[in-house]
Amino acid sequence: MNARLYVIPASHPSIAVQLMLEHKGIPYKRTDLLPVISKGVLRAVGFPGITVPALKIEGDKVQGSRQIARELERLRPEPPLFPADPEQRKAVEEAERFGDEELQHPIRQILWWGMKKDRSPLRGYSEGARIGMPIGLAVKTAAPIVALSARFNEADDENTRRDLELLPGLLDKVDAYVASGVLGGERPNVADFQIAPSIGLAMTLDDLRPAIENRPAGELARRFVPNYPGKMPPVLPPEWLAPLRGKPAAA
Ligand SMILES: N[C@@H](CCC(=O)N[C@@H](CS)C(=O)NCC(=O)O)C(=O)O
Repeated sequence: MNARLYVIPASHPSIAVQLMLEHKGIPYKRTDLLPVISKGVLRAVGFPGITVPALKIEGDKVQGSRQIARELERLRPEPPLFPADPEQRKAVEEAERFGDEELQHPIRQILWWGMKKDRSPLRGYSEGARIGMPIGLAVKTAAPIVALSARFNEADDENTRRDLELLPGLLDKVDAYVASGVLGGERPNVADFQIAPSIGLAMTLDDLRPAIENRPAGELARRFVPNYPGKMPPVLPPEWLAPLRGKPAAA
């Protein structure tokens, strides 16, 4: 199978799709793109949208982690990403939707807010990436990229504070999916691959990790993305983190 995946290094939905390709045993080539510049490149190579993950496979172009999951399932049904049982499939698809529509973006916004305060962690998040220039140079010249990405993702104070207020509820939901067996079961499914990278990315932030690592959501991330690239030192105002301290972490 001829597959090329376009990613932004450390992008959580990009890592989700990499896990899916590995699960299916589909070999692929990876093109690493810098944020912002990615949009122009994706258009230039013929994708209709401007976000990663974007996959060229067997001559087709598919964009978006959920769309790609379905295309992979169609092209190579085994091992499956979706349970065969209709009720289980419904539950897994709902968790997958939650991961894509509710969990991904707050974590993306918190990360970009952090990058605005301190760009130096970009180097770690780009570890192992081949972006066509030395990583050190990319990091030194990244100020406009960070500013544009933060703006594009609306990573302003108000949204980031709201994200931090939402985060405990989002983590509770992930823990509940683990408790009910929708996530973290013996046979990994599409929702595991969708959600674990978002939690893994959140755990790269020193500000967030303590509230996540000892709960089922943290265990899920460690199982699927034990070596998530990147690390952001504390950057968030301590008072914004109060919602995360409001509740003892689940065992
Ligand atoms: N929900 C979409 C999200 C796609 C998305 O927003 N990707 C981000 C990276 S995580 C992106 O391409 N951003 C463009 C940029 O940063 O310039 C999916 O799961 O595919």
